[in-house]
Amino acid sequence: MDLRLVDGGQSLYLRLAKTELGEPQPPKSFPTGIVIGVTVPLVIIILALVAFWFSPWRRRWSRERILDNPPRVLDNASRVVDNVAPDSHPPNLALLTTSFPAVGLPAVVQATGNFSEANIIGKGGFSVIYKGELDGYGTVAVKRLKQDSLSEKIKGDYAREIVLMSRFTHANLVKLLCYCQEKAECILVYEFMRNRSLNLYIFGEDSSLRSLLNWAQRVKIIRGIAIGLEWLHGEGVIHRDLKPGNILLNDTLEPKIADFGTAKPLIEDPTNQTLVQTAGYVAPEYAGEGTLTYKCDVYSFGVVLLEILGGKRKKDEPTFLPQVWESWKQCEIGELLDPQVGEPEAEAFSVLARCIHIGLLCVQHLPEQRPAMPEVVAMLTNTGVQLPMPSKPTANIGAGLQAQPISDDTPGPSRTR
Ligand SMILES: *[C@@H]1O[C@H](CO)[C@@H](O)[C@H](O)[C@H]1NC(C)=O
Ligand SMILES: *[C@@H]1O[C@H](CO)[C@@H](O)[C@H](O)[C@H]1NC(C)=O
Ligand SMILES: *[C@@H]1O[C@H](CO)[C@@H](O)[C@H](O)[C@H]1NC(C)=O
Ligand SMILES: *[C@@H]1O[C@H](CO)[C@@H](O)[C@H](O)[C@H]1NC(C)=O
Ligand SMILES: CC(=O)N[C@H]1CO[C@H](CO)[C@@H](O)[C@@H]1O
Repeated sequence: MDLRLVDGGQSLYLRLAKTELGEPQPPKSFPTGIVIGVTVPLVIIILALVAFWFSPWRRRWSRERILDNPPRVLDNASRVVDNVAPDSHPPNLALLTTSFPAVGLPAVVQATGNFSEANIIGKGGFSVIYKGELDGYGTVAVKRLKQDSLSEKIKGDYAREIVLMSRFTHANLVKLLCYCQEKAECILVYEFMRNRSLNLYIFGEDSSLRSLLNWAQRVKIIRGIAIGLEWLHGEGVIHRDLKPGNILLNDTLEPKIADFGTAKPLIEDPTNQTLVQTAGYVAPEYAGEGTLTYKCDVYSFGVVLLEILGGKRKKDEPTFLPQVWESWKQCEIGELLDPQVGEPEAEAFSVLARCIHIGLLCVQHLPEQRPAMPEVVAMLTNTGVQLPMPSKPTANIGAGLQAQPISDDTPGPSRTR
């Protein structure tokens, strides 16, 4: 208020801080009560958080949370992972537990006859696989990265495969025995699978190989793959490149999931992974938007399941999935079974029909309509579990990618883009 405008006398009251009046102040007592009241609960909360962080509960809790609510939590998590700047933190081999064995190059050279052509059992995009006899391990499969393709990215995949696989032992995952990193050589040594990979049996041009796997064995293999994948997801890892060429069979035809160069731990691994896709096995949302969830593996699993029973390579036929659905709908299950394997008996037939039903659930277009792997395992192992009706799957993404094959079916690291 402009005081000049006030005519006539008027009292003016001024409100001042007590300190400005110059009166002696009572000594301020230290606010012990407040300080204690605030810091003690704070310290307790921090300690509790730290304890929880390191406790086994957290692991279980975060795992369960992810499994309970896959699409939303994982979409966010994977986006975060996918968007980190390129080549920040390639997986660090120094993180390996020192107990994981390395092996010297001379031993590997000796095991493989100096990487002799005669010992080659497989070739991938970036690696050659040899059979060898390694002292102390017996027959092994030696995966040697090709020198001419050793980019930083491939080395990163190699390191990732070691870091992941050295942690994992499961009946349905191929076992990494040791590795060798000397003189620019990057070598992984795996247990040897005499019976090679699944694609030989289910697509084998040689019909004698196709008829080797009977229906009971095929169903057992499907269950084994599902259990291996469920376990992997439980460890927080997405395989990303599940296909028959990446599934090996041991002497008793137990399936072993292989090729973890592309596997991606959620959250933990902050590398910018480019898309890994094999035409025909890639889920539509991953091929389209690069959205990576556990459900992408479920999709690939569904395709593999239908292929194991049908004996046909799906990636050559874009309309494979809608056709399977039509035949299933009209109860023409027989059309979906490989004739080379022979007519199943009535009991086996109903098991196979149920498998196809589960396969169709796994290849649903929308990720949230696909069951999670633990549900898939329950459906496959317990006939009491009710199966929802699948809707018609969309045509296979493989058709659009035909022009540029991204990955072949040989075991080994997949080509990526
Ligand atoms: C990931 O890396 C690739 C090349 O390695 C790059 O082209 C791409 O833009 C990167 N993506 C992101 C989100 O940083
Ligand atoms: C292995 O082969 C390489 C080239 O092929 C040769 O230079 C090397 O001497 C061989 N080593 C042994 C131990 O035979
Ligand atoms: C095949 O793998 C299964 C599961 O790991 C194992 O129980 C079985 O003994 C293996 N068979 C052979 C012949 O090694
Ligand atoms: C798998 O390997 C074992 C041992 O070599 C062999 O006896 C068996 O016939 C093989 N099975 C198939 C289906 O090839
Ligand atoms: C933090 C974050 O990015 N949250 C997003 C997670 O994803 C859902 C749906 O995909 C979004 O609505 C959230 O904003």
